[in-house]
Amino acid sequence: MKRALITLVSVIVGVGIVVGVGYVAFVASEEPAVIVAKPNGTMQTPKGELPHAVLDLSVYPNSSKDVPAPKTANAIQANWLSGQPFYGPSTSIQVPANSVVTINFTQYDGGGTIYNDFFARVHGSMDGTISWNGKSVKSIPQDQMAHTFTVHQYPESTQPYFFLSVPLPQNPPDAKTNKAGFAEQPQQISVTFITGEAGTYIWNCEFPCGDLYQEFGGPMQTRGWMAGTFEVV
Ligand SMILES: [Cu+2]
Repeated sequence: MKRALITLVSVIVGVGIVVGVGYVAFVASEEPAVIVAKPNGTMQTPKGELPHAVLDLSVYPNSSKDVPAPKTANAIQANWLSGQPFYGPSTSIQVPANSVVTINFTQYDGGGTIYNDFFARVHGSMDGTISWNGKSVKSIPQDQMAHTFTVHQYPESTQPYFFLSVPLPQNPPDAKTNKAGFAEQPQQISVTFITGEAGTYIWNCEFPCGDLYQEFGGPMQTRGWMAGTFEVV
């Protein structure tokens, strides 16, 4: 009888935890404000001359006085995510269809080694490269990773295929940082890619920079932090 009661209580507590985590994740998936790539004339591409649009994103190691943390659902989540890295000014991104788009990243965080070098390589850019501090590269060293910007499909999708993955290099461990822990000379990365027809995609970071579940928890699964939406319109 006692054992049955313990089992029942364990099951109830377990269900409670799952529902609770699910609720936090659901509230957390409220979408941040959309940022739209700005038109910037036209550019010559392998697909002819296309309208060009540009977007700037930054990656911060943590929030600070100058760069406040993204919105959170409640105090528990704010506490849970405090001191965690995030993308700004938003993770809800909109770019034009049938265009050439450049995203400029300013990366202020440290990093480490990624287990799978697939994500240390560039995928889906216009010419297979990115610019890293002004140098054209096809990959970055596997042991100098900070984050990735990886855009992909929903699992079931009838819309045009789209896949883009940009490795963002770390600032070296001995890099000078300011009071907020941001690198004083951040890594500058830019990627240029061609979009097709309209579609709705998601993106996330594939470098385990979070906590819980082998560093794939916390910010890694939270929109507004290391994951978001990517609309081609
Ligand atoms: Cu990350």
